[in-house]
Amino acid sequence: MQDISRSIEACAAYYGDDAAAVRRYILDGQKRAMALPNRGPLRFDKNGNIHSDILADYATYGFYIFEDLLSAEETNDLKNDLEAMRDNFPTEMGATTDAKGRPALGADTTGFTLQWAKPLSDPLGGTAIANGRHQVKLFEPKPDTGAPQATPVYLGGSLQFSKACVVTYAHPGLLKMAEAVNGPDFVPFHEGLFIKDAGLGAAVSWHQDGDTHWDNPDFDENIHGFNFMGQVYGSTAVNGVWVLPGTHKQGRVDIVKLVKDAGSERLPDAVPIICNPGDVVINNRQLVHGSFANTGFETRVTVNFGFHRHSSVLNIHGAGIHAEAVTFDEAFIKERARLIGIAIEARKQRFPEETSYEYAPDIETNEQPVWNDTVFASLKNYNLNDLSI
Ligand SMILES: O=C(O)CCC(=O)C(=O)O
Repeated sequence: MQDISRSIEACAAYYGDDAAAVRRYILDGQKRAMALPNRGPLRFDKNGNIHSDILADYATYGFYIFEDLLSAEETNDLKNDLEAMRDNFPTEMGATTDAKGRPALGADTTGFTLQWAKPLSDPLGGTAIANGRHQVKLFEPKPDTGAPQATPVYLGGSLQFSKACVVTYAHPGLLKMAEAVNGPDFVPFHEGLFIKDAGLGAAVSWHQDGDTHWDNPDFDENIHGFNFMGQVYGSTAVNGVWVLPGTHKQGRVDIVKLVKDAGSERLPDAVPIICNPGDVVINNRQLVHGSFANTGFETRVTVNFGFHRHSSVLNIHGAGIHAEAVTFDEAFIKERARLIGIAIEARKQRFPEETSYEYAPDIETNEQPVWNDTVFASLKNYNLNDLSI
């Protein structure tokens, strides 16, 4: 675990009269998080299936940390791509060129791509955005003088911008986990990067994801899918996502009441997700989770990519949050799920010695996905077809 004592002090100082309470909350949260059993290497049983202890812990807590899952080589590829993408970000929110005068990353796309926010703000909390799921506004610390007007917070549709993200998308162990949770015909959800720059990164207020199935008579804990969260620089109690373990089983949670009962936004039973670089988290979308403004000295970038059960999206009208709402028929889902086979081919080229994942729907229909630069270029705007539920 990284030593973040300087960040904890810096973070507490932003909270004025609440400084001591914030320091205590972070230290206690760290301790509770590290005492949980839901972390360790990805393990398989003798039949090559995900170890039942992992599935049991994921079911109990709603998240699991696969330690050291990405090799140093893979994490380095991601880092290099993140730097290249950063280099091509618009000079400021709304600009169409980067600092070198080139067309900025995403400037010619029509889908949901680069999002910005005021430094250390909580742009979603207490608003109607994303159908009002971020029910409370978190404390917005005052950024240091000299902070920019806006800071990048999220890059949607990341697979069209980064070959390394495509390769990680097809990690065989992660796809095996997707299969274990969602069945062999699992399908994509959406992909993106959460960007929390040191001293600037915006908050994502407490929320549960998922919009569609809360009142479904067949509701269960996995019906809104999950996200994998790959950590490139690690994730700490100051810059990371905090979760309320077990809440993925509780249906829609009244977060306003939780905060009221707690007397502050610091929910007493929440824990931070603490990771080293190369760790990957599986996080149930129904789990109450969120992240505070990043007032520390460590930047976090999370490589997020989610998967659904096929039955959770088939003939469902989308929530319209990540892409325009349409009804997902079989052809629509198949087109979006092409990304899985394409990514598997990309990964075979990058890591030829690895045993690759076999995606059952492609095997059944004898698909022969291809990966090359032309295919990569064809991914532009692929996220208009995200399966947003
Ligand atoms: O990474 C974060 O700060 C927020 C993550 C989140 O809300 C999500 O993955 O749904």
